[in-house]
Formats: sequence, C-alpha cells, structure tokens
Amino acid sequence: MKRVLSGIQPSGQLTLGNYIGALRNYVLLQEEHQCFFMVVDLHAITVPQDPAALREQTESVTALFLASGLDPAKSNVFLQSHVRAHAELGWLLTTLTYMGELERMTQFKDKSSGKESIGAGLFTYPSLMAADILLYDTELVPVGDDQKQHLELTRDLAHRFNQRYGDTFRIPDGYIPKVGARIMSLDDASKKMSKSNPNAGSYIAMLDEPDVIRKKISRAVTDSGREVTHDPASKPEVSNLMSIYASCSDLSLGDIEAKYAGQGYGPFKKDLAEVVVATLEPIQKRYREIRSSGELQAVLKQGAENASVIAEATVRKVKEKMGFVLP
Ligand code: AQP
Repeated sequence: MKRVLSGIQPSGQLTLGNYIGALRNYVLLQEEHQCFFMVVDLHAITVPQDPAALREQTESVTALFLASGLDPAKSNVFLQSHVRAHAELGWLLTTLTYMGELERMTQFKDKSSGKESIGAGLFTYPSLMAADILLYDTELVPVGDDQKQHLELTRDLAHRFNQRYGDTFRIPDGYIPKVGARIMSLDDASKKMSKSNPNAGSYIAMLDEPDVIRKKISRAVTDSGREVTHDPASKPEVSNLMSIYASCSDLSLGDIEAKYAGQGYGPFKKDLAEVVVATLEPIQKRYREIRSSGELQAVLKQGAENASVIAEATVRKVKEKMGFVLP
C-alpha cells in the first residue's frame, strides 16, 4: 500500500472535468492505497473568494467527494485548514523556496496575467502545495499536466531540505491515472474545463440539473463539418465531446465514430447529454442524501484527527532539524 495524497480547491462548483480527471481516480486509488484526499481551502483563497460562497463550496465539494464514492473508512477525507500543520510547514518551506523558482511557474503566470493586484499567496502557492505533500511522507501524487511543474518543485524542496538538514522527507513521485482524460471547455476547446470560469456554459457542473446539462451540451461549440471523428488537432471541439462520451460510457472512441457515422452532430450530442446525465444523476442523489444527513461534520472531524497525527509529527521533526526550540 503506497501513500497517496491529492486535493481539490473549493474555488467553484466541481465540474465534470474534476470528476473524470480526479475524483473518479481517487475512488479507484482508495482500493489499493492509503489515501489522503483534501479539500484545499487554503489554496482557494489565493484568489479572492466571497466568504459565504467559500463556506458553501467547501461543504459541497466535500459532499461530492463522498457522493462520488470516497469512503471515509478507506480514505482520509479532510479540509486542509483543519490541519494546522499545512500552514506551518507551508511557511517553513516558503523560506527555503527561491523567488526565481516561483517566477518560473506557468500556473502563476496564467492566473496572474492581466490582473492589476496579485496576492502574494498566489505566488507562494507551490510552497504550500509542497507542504501538503511532504507532511504525509507521500509516495504518489496524482497530477494533471498543469501540476507537474509544482510537483517538480516539491521534489526539489524535499531534496534541498534533506541536503541542508539531513534526511527528513520522502521524495514523492507523480502518478498518471490509468483512466481519465483532460476535459476541455465547452465554449473553447483550447482551454481546460474549469470550475472558476465565469461562463457557466463553459462547464458541466457535477450538480447541474439534467435539463441544464442537455442545454449546455446542445449549445457546446462544434465545427462546420458533420463527421463525428476523433482528431484533436483538426477537430478539437468534437474530439473533446467524444472524450466525454467515452469517459461516461462503455464505448470506445472508435465505437462512437462507428455509431454516429454519417449522422451529423445532432444525434451524437443528444445521446451524449443522456450519457452524462446518467453518470451524474446517481451522484447527485447521494449528494442530496449526504447534505441532508448532517454526516459531513463527523467525517471531516475524523479525517482531520487522523491526518493531524501524522502531520504534527512531521512538523515537529522539521522544526527540530531547523533549530527551533520545541515546546
Ligand atoms: N478539465 C479537467 N479535465 C481533467 N481533470 C481536471 N481537473 C481539473 N480540471 C480538469 C483535475 O481536478 C483536480 C482539481 O484541481 P484543483 O481544484 O486544485 O484545480 P484545477 O486543476 O485548477 O481545477 P479547476 O477546476 O480548473 O479549478 P480552478 O478553476 O479553480 O483553477 C486536479 O487533479 C485536476 O488535474
């Protein structure tokens, strides 16, 4: 059993991209590994968040973790802010991080571009992410393409600390999920589907009503052709819709091409909507049950307690090595 850690920001409503690219894999991983899955609320505030919305989104994301199949008996499910060691080790590692390293991070460049005032937390975010991972002796970190650079920095920081203060941190590896795809935006297939996109038509939220899903898919941008073929270079929009279809059904991309040959986009989009609705409906039903049961608090309390035991011990070890006088 390897130790696995991953997190999702409560920076909006979870999307079908979050489900296909992250949550569904978490559910598989918990069967084989010791898993830590966090709602990373401290990361979410690196861009402005409305307090009431942040609270609601945090509860909603946690409930969607459980509704998607994360089992608190198998996985540690918790909020990042409930385990104080994250902020503490985040600061300690920030002091070890070079400005030049943070300046090279493409996610910082993307998220800060065009903004007038940029919070320092957006800049130092990768040091906090390194702390998240290193606190738990994590061996595997499921990462999408956009997080690979941050994981590399985590590995560099762990090496740096170990060289300076003696062997302390395990060097984590990235994990490429067995299943899953990068799902692109419905209105612009050059951008990934993102929960913080201000245009709600660009994503399918995991909690969208069936009719909303149907409408969003019927309005999804395609091209002027009519062939349902998978060719991301020349047909990025249709290829993205096909990836969603394949991810939410038993059909392969080849099966989908054969099924809709010569029919144009209409029948394909109609069936795609039903396949997505069928994937999300049972999760939505469980979600409503979980929200009304009030079980979240207990799950989060237990998850934070389990995580804190490991995280506090790591911080103590780190502080001792760095020369802090321990209480
Ligand atoms: N479109 C996507 N396709 C596949 N996987 C995706 N993930 C996110 N979008 C897609 C995966 O979901 C996890 C969530 O990571 P996050 O919440 O830390 O932030 P993110 O990757 O930046 O996701 P969003 O939805 O785009 O959030 P915002 O808009 O707040 O930046 C990760 O495992 C990610 O790979």
